Amino acid sequence: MKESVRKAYEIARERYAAYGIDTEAVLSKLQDFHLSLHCWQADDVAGFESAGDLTGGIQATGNYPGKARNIDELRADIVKAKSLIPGTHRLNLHEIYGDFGGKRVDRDQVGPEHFQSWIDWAAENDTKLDFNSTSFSHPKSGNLSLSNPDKGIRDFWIEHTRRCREIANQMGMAQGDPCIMNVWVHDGCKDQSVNHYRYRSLLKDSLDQIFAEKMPYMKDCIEGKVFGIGLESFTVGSHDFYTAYAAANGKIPTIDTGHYHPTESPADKVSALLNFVPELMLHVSRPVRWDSDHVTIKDDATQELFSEIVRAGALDRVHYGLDYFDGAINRTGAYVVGSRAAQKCMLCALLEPTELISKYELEGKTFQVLHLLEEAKALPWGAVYDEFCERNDVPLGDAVIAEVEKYEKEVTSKR
Ligand code: RNT
Ligand code: ZN
Repeated sequence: MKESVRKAYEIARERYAAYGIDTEAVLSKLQDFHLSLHCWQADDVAGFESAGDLTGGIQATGNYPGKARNIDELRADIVKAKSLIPGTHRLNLHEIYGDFGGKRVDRDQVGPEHFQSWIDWAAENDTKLDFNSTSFSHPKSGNLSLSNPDKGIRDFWIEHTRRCREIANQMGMAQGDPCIMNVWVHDGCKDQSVNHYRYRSLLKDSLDQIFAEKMPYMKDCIEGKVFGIGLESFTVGSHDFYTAYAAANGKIPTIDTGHYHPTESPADKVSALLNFVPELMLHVSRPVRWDSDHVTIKDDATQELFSEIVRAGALDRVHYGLDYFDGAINRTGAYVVGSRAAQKCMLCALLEPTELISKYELEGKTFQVLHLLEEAKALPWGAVYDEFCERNDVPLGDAVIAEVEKYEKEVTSKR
């Protein structure tokens, strides 16, 4: 196999060179491309706080055996998944995945001490951390958290989110690289309601309070969506709301690819937003008919998203989080498939002969543009990806299945 991978790569290298693309330079860019693996695929967004239901308008479906039940199992699963994904990648933690030592630590009591063991683990495992506040799956979650007219509840969530920024800041300081902290709250209404302006004013005010303190080692991102389950009629943190907030306050909008209307293109947001905001965060997911959070694949929507980032020359202005949670599939395998698919999209984006296509476009030569874009789809990018796996000493093809099945047999099936 090694030999045929090498040969195929050499041919691919020549084919791309004919279009002015240096595959060696592309491979080194791909090596520098870091995903942020979402810890919550390992256990269907359960966390270590309580065995309560998942609330907040999101749902993980499926009951595949072997999910991680505690911090050690989750760490082992992440280490396994990472060993099957070429390159080095970050880990994105949610607050409910703290190391609470068996004690009940309420969300307005959480502190950096509950993440010290994660910080240590990350250093030992050459992994940088990102972070998320958690507004869902809590008795005070209700339908409204940061926009709740009840000041007591609102203040509880403000305190939680403020503390999460301190944790993120601590992580960023320890790892010598900013921790990217995402704020997503589920706030919304199931049915007709008349207080929209009030809720949004409250959310704005809560965010202003949360972000008041400067935190040099972390960056804030804010994530909108169309609607949550059971909150279908109104979403306080809509895209317009957060886009305006981010632009006015220099914050980072999060593009979750499952959070738009079915025919709306998340990819088209990239060039629009980057003219007004410093950076973007991605939550790469796969909506199937709704925000279903299926495992990411290399579909057209995902490809276009990564292509738009590369075409905008914005590789370094984007943080690449994943956000899917499928409980119906081997969860280690899900990490591997989704991460490798995102990498493949990035690879194809980097291999596009954009300069040449752009030249034709600027000359008004439309057929030529279309032709080259179509040709690019069939160039031997797979051979370049296989070579990337070989160089990173990560299995390809069937060998991935064997590894995942072995881990399932020896570890996850015994849970
Ligand atoms: C929900 C958002 C959010 C969550 C995670 C668990 O619709 O996408 O990002 O999926 O925080
Ligand atoms: Zn998301």
